[in-house]
Amino acid sequence: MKNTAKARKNYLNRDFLPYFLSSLFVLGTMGCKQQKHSSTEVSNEIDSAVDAIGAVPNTIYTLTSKLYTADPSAHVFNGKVYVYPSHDFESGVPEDGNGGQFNMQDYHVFSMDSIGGEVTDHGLALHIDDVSWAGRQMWAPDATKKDDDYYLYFPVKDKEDVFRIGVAKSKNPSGPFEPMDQPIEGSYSVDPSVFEDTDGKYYMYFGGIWGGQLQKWNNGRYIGEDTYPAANAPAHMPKVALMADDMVSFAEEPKDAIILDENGEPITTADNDRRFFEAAWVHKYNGKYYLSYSTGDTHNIVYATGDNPYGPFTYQGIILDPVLGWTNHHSIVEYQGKWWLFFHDSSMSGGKTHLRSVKMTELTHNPDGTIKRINAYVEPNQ
Ligand code: FUB
Repeated sequence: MKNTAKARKNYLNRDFLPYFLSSLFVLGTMGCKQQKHSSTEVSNEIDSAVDAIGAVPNTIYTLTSKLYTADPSAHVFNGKVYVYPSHDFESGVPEDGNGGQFNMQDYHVFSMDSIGGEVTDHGLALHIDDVSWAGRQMWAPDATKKDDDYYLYFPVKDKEDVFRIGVAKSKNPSGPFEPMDQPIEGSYSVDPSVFEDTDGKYYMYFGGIWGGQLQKWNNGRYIGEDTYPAANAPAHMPKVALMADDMVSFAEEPKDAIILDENGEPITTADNDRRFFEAAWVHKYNGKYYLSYSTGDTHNIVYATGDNPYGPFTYQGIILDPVLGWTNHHSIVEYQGKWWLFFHDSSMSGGKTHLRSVKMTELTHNPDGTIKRINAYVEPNQ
């Protein structure tokens, strides 16, 4: 599973660089038409790109080559790393401008004894047919453990085509999980992630714009149409709610987890490089709360820090540059004394946005608490 430098260079040459180049091209030219190239021209471009970026990128581990997986939420349970990803597959639903092609129907859980070691696919953990209230599209899940129980949190559209967040329970971290017969009351939108604080409280962060429908809600009420704050007004923010003791309901109304700029002002709608889009995740490091997320239209994974789980969080910088494919979604976990970034890209499917695969690489906190920026395709400066 580990990509050696040589294998990695071959991988870059063979599978990835044409797509990397074209995605750079798309990102860089913003609306210009992509030119057609002969295969010789493409191969020359690949060689010079390898020279330009350096042949050996970060040490990246791939979760599995057997299934398409995305949106990885990683946790350490009982000394092992468990990964709870979306299970991408080709359902045949075309892109409809609303994320319809992300038409996932089930979840598998994966575990490993070491990063880079053998990965176990524990098989079907939950299927949409077993969720009585679900309509379609099982998106990015997360899981947590409380006492002897494991909880899988998953966004799925209900029969009215509105995203809600469901919960399923198991005695085993790999499932199978038994779903509740209702979504979490007061839940909406997508991308739940549950953070266990050091005082034993659990908080859910959630929300995603565009196909994730956050922009269709106002103060916990579904308004059914897209509404965005004015360009210079505070942007849509991720939501946060304390979990009740039963772990299947909120103890409070979800609130905004406010993200501030360096002047203490909320990040605005026009600030595409920094405003929240989806994939909120919280980890705690040296007593600080790190809220990381994918950014609007720009698809960086960035982070902001705060002094408590509700924020406000002050924007700090980029963790992960955009990856091949349209989405960027990650998690951060400490394991065996190191920190790891889990993410996905579309290299395994040759760039198809809805067919992604989960990867992981080491994440570094600098001595001042900032996080070292990662480009998954470029060797970091030593
Ligand atoms: O996997 C479907 C959606 O794509 C997720 O919910 C988003 O975070 C994005 O990765």
